Amino acid sequence: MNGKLVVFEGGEGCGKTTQLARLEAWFNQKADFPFTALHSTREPGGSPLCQKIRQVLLTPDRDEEMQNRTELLLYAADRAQHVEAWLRPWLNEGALVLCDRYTASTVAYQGYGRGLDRGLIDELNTIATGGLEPDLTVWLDLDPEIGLARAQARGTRDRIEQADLTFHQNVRSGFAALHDAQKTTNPDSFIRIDASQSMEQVTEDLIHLFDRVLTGWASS
Ligand code: Z5A
Repeated sequence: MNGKLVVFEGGEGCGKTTQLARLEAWFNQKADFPFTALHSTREPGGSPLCQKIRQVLLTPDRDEEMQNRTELLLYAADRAQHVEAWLRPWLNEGALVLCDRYTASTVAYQGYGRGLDRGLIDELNTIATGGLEPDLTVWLDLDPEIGLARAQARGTRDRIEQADLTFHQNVRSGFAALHDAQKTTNPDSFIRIDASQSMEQVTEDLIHLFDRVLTGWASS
C-alpha cells in the first residue's frame, strides 16, 4: 500500500498524545499491518531542528510579546522543514505516518483564534506543505473548559495554553468549520470523535474507525 498521512487535531487537553500512544501500540501488534513502517510525529517539533522552533513558539517571553504574524510564520517554517525532511521521505517509502497536529491547527489557532486572514493562512499552508494533504484528519472534539482543566491539572501551561477561554472557544469553532466544510464534499477525510468520553471509549472509537479506514484503503 502507498504511504498514508493521518493527522490528529483538537484543542488543548483533548487527549491526542494519550490516544496516539495507544494507537501506535495497536498498530504495532497488528499481524497484517499493510505499511513498510509506522512513524509517530508532531507539529511543532517533529525533528531536531523543528524542536528548536517549537521552543521559541511555546516558551513564554516576559520581555517581548510574540506578534501574530511572527507566530504564523514560525509554524509555517516548522512545517516546511518537517514535510520536506521527514514526512515526504517516510510516505515515499510506503510508511503510515501519525502526526499530532498539521495544517488544520493553523487555520483554527492562527485563523479563528488570532484572527489572521484565512487567505494568507491557506497560502502559507500550501507553501509549507508543498501541497501535501493528509489522507485522514481525526478531530478529537472537546469543550475547551474541560480541555484546559485537564491541561492545567497536568502542570505548567505553555504560551498558547495561557490564552483566555474565548480564544480556545474560537479555536474549537475553527475545527468545527473545517469539519463542516468537508461534510458535503469529502466526509470521510475529516472525522470528529467525541473526546469528552472516557479514554477507553475514545480508544475504542478510534480502533473502530481505523479498522474501517484500513479496509477502505486496501480495496481502493
Ligand atoms: N499550534 C498552533 O497554534 N498552530 C499550529 O499550526 C500548530 C500548533 C501545529 C502545541 O502544543 C501548540 O501549538 C498547541 C497548538 C499550537 N497549543 N497549545 N498549547 P503541544 O503540542 O504541547 O500541546 P497540544 O497539542 O495542545 O496537546 P496537549 O495540551 O499536550 O494535550 P493532548 O496531547 O491533546 O492531550 P493529552 O496530553 O493526551 O491529555 C491531557 C491530559 O488529559 C492528560 O493528563 C491525560 O491523562 C488527560 N486525558 C486524556 N484523555 C482523557 C480522557 N478521555 N478523560 C480524562 N482525562 C483525559
